[in-house]
Amino acid sequence: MLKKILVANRGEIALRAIRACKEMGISTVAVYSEADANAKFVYYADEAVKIGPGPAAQSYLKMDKIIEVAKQTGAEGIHPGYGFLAQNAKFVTMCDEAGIEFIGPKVKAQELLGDKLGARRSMKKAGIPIVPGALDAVQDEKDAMQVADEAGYPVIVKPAGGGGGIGMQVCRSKDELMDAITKAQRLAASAFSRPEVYIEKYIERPRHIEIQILADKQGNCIYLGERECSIQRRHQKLIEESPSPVMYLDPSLRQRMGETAVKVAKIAGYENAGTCEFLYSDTLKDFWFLEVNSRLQVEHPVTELVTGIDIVKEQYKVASGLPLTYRQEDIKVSGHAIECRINAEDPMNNFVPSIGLISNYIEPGGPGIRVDGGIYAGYTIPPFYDSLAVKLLTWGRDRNEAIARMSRALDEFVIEGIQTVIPFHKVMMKDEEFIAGHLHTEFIGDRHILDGVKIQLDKDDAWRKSKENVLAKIAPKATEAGVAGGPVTDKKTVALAAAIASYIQSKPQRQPVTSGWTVSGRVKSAR
Ligand code: MV4
Repeated sequence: MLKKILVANRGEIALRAIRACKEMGISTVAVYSEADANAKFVYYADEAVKIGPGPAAQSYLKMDKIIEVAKQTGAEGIHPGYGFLAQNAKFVTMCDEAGIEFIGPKVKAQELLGDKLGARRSMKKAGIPIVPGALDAVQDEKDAMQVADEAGYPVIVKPAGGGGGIGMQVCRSKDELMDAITKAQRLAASAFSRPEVYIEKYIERPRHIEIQILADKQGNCIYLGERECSIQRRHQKLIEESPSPVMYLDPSLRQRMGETAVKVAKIAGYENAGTCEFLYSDTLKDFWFLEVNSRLQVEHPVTELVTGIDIVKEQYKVASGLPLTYRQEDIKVSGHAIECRINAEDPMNNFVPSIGLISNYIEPGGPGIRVDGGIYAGYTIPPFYDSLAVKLLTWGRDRNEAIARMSRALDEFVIEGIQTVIPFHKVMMKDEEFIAGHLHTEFIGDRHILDGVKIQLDKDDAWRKSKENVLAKIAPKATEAGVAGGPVTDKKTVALAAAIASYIQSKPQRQPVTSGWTVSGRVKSAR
């Protein structure tokens, strides 16, 4: 078993990776930027090494620096989290060359799956259902017209070099096609430094359903059910759940999709945790393979809640060369789980990122609640990174219980000082069509969810005013803790304020090492 792991990420996912290490007796090394010196994951790691300034290009994306820290600290494996270096074939190669285990799929699988068009070809050849359309990149106008005519409008123009929705153009008629292609090529060139694009039939209002897979180095591969991720805005997922509501209508679908995903993983020579994305059409009752996300995903805890499996621990076992703990017949999906991504964004102002001091923070609790975060009262959200602040998950015996718990937990959740998308989620949990499970990728716009958010914000304001006295007593107000100045009122607040101030100030001074970064010893005062 790996004895020491470096976590090459930040925020909630770094904390998630560290937590699994702690439970398995694995030592942890965090790397962090100047902007993250006060982040929870830095305190929770056994060792923490500052690797550069706030901007990711100078810290979390510095491949050689991160490898050097791994060597210096004696880390045997690197967990990349998601984003940053998680799907970077060059980084995987550098780990291989340094004799460090990259905790994720190998270079070959990363390369095969990173080329979306190449993956499409391989899957088609093996009989995996793919969306009708091209198997080659657009060559010229004539070729493009022909492919689009064959597939039938509307079509979607996608970059060959990368997925996730970036640079994709929907095109409803022949007249729009050449414009869409030029635009997609330009976006593809800048985002993936590969201008090639290809054409697929556009599936209208599909469900976005994905299968979690786990594969070991011995060739065992299993699926851990599905997640439905249809509730998204501009390709940013906001709500994920498992099971997908369609699975209640068609109980054979999970097995068919799951076995397809395992086949995909085997074709790619996949190992470790991964996700196979599908589109599902309610009208055609059919599904198509889209792409594989060769990383641990943000929404993985949804699957953990319904299967009881710790996916990150399985990642460490697989990376250590051990076989998977479970066989397919051991996997049972029980109950229902929902995740709401609590982004630090203003839902009333086009979801612009909201940064700054968290002046007040009260987390929900009670039955069926899981909170994966890393923020706290007194913490300042830095401006350099994505806006995911904390993930709120609920589990229920059935979907209605999971929704009711989510509604209740969102009401309990107090985050002040910044804007968050909590009001958006409150509206969603009360939406009739959401409750009915009629989900698709255009849901937020079609249902005019944002119109309800304004009303929700006014309700929340009225509630806060009515509770002002109570909240002042139970909440450790960072503004009153001397963090940002301000009057201290009662004894309880003074005590809590002192505790927070001491927590923040207990951050140990880190000893400089020769390389120019700093390495700390074990942080004992963190909890
Ligand atoms: C599609 C599609 C419909 N038809 N492909 C977006 C993420 C990436 N993994 C694939 N995506 C899609 N591919 C075909 N042929 C719908 C999506 C899609 C989507 C498209 C537009 C707006 C929001 C979307 C959300 C999820 C998936």
